[in-house]
Amino acid sequence: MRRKLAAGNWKMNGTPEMLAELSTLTGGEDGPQILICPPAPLLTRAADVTLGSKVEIGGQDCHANTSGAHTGDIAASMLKDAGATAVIVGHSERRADHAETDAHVRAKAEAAYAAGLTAIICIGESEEERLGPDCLDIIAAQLDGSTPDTATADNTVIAYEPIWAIGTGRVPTMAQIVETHDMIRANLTARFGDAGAHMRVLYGGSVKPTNAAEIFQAENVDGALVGGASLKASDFQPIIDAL
Ligand code: G2H
Repeated sequence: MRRKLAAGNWKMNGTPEMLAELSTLTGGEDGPQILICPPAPLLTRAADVTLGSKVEIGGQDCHANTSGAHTGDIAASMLKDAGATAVIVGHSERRADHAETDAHVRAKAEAAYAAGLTAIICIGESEEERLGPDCLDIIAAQLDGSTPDTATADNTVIAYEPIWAIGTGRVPTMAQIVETHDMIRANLTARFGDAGAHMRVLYGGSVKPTNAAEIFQAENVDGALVGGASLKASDFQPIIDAL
């Protein structure tokens, strides 16, 4: 049994005022895990606001090293100290804007493990790759290259996010979502055995209250990584409720 997860990625959005809504998010007694990843300067305030609530907080990125001369970067242990339980690594916006490779992402995930954080490892294809013949092989190679050998069902969540679906309002067909998530599950199980069978795999890319329930019907979709629709509780709560 894999616990469902609704993870919100605020990206470079958010104000202190917006944090007040976080404590209102709820998943019921045995409901899904709820995680919000605000920009780093808001983490400590977010931790205060969510104290005693169902909502956990996470970072959007971390450095692979524990400390040192890396201006502007954040160590995984610093996120942990700020109250985070998880960190997103390898989001396609980081891969594109900061030239992050699978090797960088794998190293960041290892740094997250060392700090006691869950790594949410993002993978996903471009539109050109989706239209080509090798799409699933490309995603499988990203999965393999970005996921450390020490990944377990507790320290790792995979987020499949087709780049062309991010912030565009476009989503893959259900057949494409099912096929891709089934492939990811098969690869995780082949590599990690029982741990791979229990590792959660999220879908991300234009998840909205209007499409969440259908996407969550897929057997190997264990939740969502949500961007735009996580910024307001009135959008995010219905997505949580659909899990
Ligand atoms: C994909 C997602 C959040 P959005 O990046 O990770 O963003 O839901 O806005 O497409």
